[in-house]
Amino acid sequence: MIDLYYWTTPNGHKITIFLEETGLEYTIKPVNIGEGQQFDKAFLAISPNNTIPAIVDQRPDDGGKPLSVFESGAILEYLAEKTGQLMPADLRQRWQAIQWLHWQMGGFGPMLGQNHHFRQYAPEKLPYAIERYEKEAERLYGVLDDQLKGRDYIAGDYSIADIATYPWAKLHDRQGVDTADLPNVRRWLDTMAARPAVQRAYEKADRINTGPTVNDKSKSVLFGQGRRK
Ligand SMILES: N[C@@H](CCC(=O)N[C@@H](CS)C(=O)NCC(=O)O)C(=O)O
Repeated sequence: MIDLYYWTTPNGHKITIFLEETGLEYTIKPVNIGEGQQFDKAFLAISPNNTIPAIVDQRPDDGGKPLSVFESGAILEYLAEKTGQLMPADLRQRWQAIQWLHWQMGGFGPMLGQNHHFRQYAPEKLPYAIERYEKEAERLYGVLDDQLKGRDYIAGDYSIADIATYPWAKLHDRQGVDTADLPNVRRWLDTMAARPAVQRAYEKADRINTGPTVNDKSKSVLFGQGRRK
């Protein structure tokens, strides 16, 4: 049984998609990050960076006490190891999946996050910041399109690399990225969207929260946090 500390954001969706794909039993513990619930002491003990997602595995494979993991990439690796699913067994394919998972975690996700921030949320429209991140987003979508050329999924077979990348990639409109000349990304997005587990994950999200997480009130909670007291 996995406790999933979750909110309805791209990094949160990664884990519900994985859990829906594999059928591992889980309970969602909503953490409304717009209302500051990520700063609760009990949650910080699990997720010291005050971010969702995080998990607690009540029955880790070593038979020991419950084990917590934060950072969506680490959670995906942990769950792939636990279930033996969605990580290729073949050495070369496995390292393809791991590389692309890290590409998402270190590049695609953070850059798109900054792009969206400066395009949508920054109180001032800063042309330099907007141009920098729009260009980077455009570049990263191009890299993804090249990788998907001749492959059904990012690492060949369906893997945690696809699960990590999809919730961010599907939001291309808000990134200002035109997919017209990204045929492989478009095809892959359609393939991902048609997966029943992906659909179930997003349906779950809609039952938890349909409003925007970032609004005028939550901006002061989410942005400009500084050192935690
Ligand atoms: N690299 C982290 C990023 C997690 C992250 O930024 N989560 C956001 C929601 S998508 C969050 O919880 N923000 C709350 C906050 O910053 O206070 C991961 O992939 O798990």
